[in-house]
Amino acid sequence: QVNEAEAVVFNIPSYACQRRTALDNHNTVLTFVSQDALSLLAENAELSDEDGRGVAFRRAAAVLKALPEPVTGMTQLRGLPCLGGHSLRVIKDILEDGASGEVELTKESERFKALKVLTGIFGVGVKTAERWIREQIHSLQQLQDSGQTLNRAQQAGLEHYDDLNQPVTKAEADAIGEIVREAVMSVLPGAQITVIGGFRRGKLTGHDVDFLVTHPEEGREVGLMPKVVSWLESQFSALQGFLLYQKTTRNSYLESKDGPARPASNMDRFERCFSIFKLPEEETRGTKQTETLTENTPEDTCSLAANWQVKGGEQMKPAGHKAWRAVRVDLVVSPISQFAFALLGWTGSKLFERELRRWAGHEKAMSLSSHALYDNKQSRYLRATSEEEIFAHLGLDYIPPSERNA
Ligand code: DGT
Ligand code: MG
Repeated sequence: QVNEAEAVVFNIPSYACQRRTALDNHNTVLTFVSQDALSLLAENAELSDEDGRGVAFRRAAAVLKALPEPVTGMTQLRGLPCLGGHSLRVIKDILEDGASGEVELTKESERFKALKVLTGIFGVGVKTAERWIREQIHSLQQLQDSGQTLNRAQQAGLEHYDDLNQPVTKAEADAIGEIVREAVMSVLPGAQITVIGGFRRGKLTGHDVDFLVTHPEEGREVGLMPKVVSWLESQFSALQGFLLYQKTTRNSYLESKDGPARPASNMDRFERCFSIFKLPEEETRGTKQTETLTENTPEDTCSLAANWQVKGGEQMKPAGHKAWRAVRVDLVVSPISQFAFALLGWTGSKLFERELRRWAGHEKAMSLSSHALYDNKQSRYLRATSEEEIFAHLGLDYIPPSERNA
């Protein structure tokens, strides 16, 4: 038993971008449970359109993730940043009783469960899910029976619900990377493709695969996306391309009349493609990870999708095996002059990004976006050609991607 005087008092900097957060945090099960509980409360707040509360819980969870040693008692948490009364109460309950009543209630609440199921549909946000819940739609079956009008994204999301809610493995991400590389190189030789998002941070699974594309010659990347999309749509087989769904947005950054990067909004303006890939199974076969995955997959994993009377003549094989699986893929195109900012802005984690921008604004009077860094005191943009330079501009120690898992 550790007595109070001897208890370790952790010294954790306040902003997540000031500290290293590896994937495997060295915490006891207990701390891990608390961290999970706080993440669940964050998710619940986000699903209830209470983003402020959501961020507060995310920050608290991230502090637990960053602790170098197990927490055994509340006294150790004294003086730690970002742990408000609410978070401390949850941690205390878990340390003392092994669970938090609030978390258990939330987990079991019909509203939370329905929000999770409905927002689990690609193309469905909190607003839409809430409207459906008000109309007594809580499940996919009820949604289907309701005859609600779905947009193109939501239709695709519903059709591929099971696939899109099954984590993407590293092997699958690599296979997608090969296809993307071939597509991009075919339409723009010399282009550079970088994996971003969770897989760049070393995660072993993800909800999607994210890529950033640029070309060393400024301007050559303009209009790239429609060409890549055409290439992808024309491949795979004569009848069916690699894309089950795509929505491409143009780069609106250069065209905006208020000039570059008044980052009043942190909405990105890159040329971007939200897509659902049709990944042939052979592409990931032969790798150990996927073989395990296939073995563990019950024969009827697409039972749900099968109920859906999939349109476009895409029939399930009777055994329940189709020769491909749907994977969410995000492609972003950046001019080389903004590449470092785009790379930093799209590597994540989401909390790490948010904390970087908060640090820039509150501590340095700078505005950071995925396009640029503006110094409000000097009234000028600060150039950078690498992430290291951006950290240096911000007066932060460099944190490599694998330690941005806040
Ligand atoms: P995942 O895919 O769930 O395994 O985890 P991540 O970290 O890959 O998350 P994801 O794919 O939603 O987003 C990747 C990163 O890109 C994330 O850290 C934040 C950033 N990001 C996503 N969407 C946007 C956006 O619309 N604008 C900007 N600036 N950044 C975004
Ligand atoms: Mg991702």
